[in-house]
Amino acid sequence: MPPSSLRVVYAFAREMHPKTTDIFIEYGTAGFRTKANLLEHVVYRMGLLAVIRSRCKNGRTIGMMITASHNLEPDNGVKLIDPDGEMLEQSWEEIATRLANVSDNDLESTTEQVIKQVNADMGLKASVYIGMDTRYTSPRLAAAAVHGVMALKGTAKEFGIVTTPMLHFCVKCRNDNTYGTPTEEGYYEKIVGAFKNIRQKLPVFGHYNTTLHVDGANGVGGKKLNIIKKTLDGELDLVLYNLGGNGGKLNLNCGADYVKVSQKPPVGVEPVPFQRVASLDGDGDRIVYYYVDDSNNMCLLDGDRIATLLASYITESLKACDATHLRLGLVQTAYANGGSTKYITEDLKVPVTCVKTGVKHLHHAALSYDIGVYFEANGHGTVVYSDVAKSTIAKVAQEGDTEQRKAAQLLLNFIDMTNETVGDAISDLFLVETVLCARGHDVRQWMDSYKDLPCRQLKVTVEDRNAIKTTDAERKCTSPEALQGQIDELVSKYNSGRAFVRPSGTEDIVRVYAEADTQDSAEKLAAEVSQAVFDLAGGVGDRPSLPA
Ligand code: G16
Repeated sequence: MPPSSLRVVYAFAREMHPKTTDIFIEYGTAGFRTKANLLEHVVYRMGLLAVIRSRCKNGRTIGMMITASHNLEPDNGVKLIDPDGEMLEQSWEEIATRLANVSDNDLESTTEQVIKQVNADMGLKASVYIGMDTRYTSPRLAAAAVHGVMALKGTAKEFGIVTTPMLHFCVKCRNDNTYGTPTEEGYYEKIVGAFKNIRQKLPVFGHYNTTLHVDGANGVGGKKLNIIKKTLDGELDLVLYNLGGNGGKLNLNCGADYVKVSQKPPVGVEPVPFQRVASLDGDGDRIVYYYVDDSNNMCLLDGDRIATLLASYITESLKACDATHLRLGLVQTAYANGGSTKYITEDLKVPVTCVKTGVKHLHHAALSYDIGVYFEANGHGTVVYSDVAKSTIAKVAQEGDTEQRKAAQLLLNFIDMTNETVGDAISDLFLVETVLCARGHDVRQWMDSYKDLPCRQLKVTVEDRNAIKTTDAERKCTSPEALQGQIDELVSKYNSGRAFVRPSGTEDIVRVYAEADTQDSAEKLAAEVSQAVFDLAGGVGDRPSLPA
């Protein structure tokens, strides 16, 4: 494409998607995320970047997902998906940020610079898959994305409303047809098909109950489960809530993030003791489980619990396949409950890696194992299996003795049921249900595997959240200078105390995490650390108060 053709890049920007704000925006934990009305020019420009990226990858398909995931309705966002269905390569985040922030007048020349910098062959074909969540601002933003793709003569394919992980799956399949068919139906065929296959092989027994209650966060995940539910033939009885009707607002007092952070059941789901409930987030990439006990206490089974459940099951399966030489590892972040890390290392004897928040970091670290299980405590995670692991298990399924063949075939179905491209609430739900069914377990037995340390997460609003800098996988704070000293001092007053702070990459706040030996202590420590953040990092509004 000759540089003169880049004029159209400016024309689309000026006529249809002008930059109307000077607010600086950064490619954060999961792409660009802010108020929807500040995003149209950003999404248009990411359409341009997706085409350049596709050409850099020899015309392989790139994905663009319009979503603000767990954020509330007025926000929106865009994340780019790389050819293997992974998050955008990190070195491109700076390029994305630069392109998003230049003036309309400088857009043409900056686009040209980027093309040169990354050495994209603009003569190649380019393909971009575009999906969106259920926000009312998403169609307009998806249209801006299409214009960006058109401006650089790429081919856009729109998937309409899909979960984020469905789009990741489709991108992967389009670039590697051994993984599946790149359509929503192809996704159901593979993931749900594998679950149904497994259910034929596993009898329901013990305390496992085939009824699962699901909070859909009034987002796309619940809607897709409603489609899946009709095909399940009673193998799993899904009872769905918060599907977006009756004035229910996206992620408001419901969904995985609300349930995890507030440690309360979502609105709309009547608490019934020991009933197994799963909560999805707004774009279907996170899931947590919970139940209430007979005193109505909230019992949360979060990402750490899901990770340990899956890792222990896979470990047992590898033993049954006589394939224990395959290295299984688990990846967590600083948010992982201390109780879970202790259980993983001391009881499961599985190696653990701790990385920075953001699925992109976890995914990358998980790839260093033959089988990598990664989960953030917030319920975002999946399992990745190396080619060696897959071929070893496939060989056992062919050549092992009867019991080994049976175990290996089950594990192959388990692998098929996993969306390896990214954390996926629907795929994770089927994985969890499979393990519980295989063990004949109910939620109490699942909960019994280890004890969580009581914890609390809080948010503090400050003038500039990026004034907080961290190191050591976000477990230590390096700026403002005095803050870590204060945190250490506060933590030292509590038994089993631990706390850290970090700027959110998806909301304009600082996150505070604290755990201790009692809930009261965890609440108090979290509040004290929040006060320290407020005082030393330019708090805005009311100073956080201590619990009564
Ligand atoms: C995104 C990321 C997650 C991250 C979460 C919160 O989730 O994909 O990896 O844990 O944001 O990030 P932060 O604490 O930086 O705001 P989602 O589900 O919102 O896309």
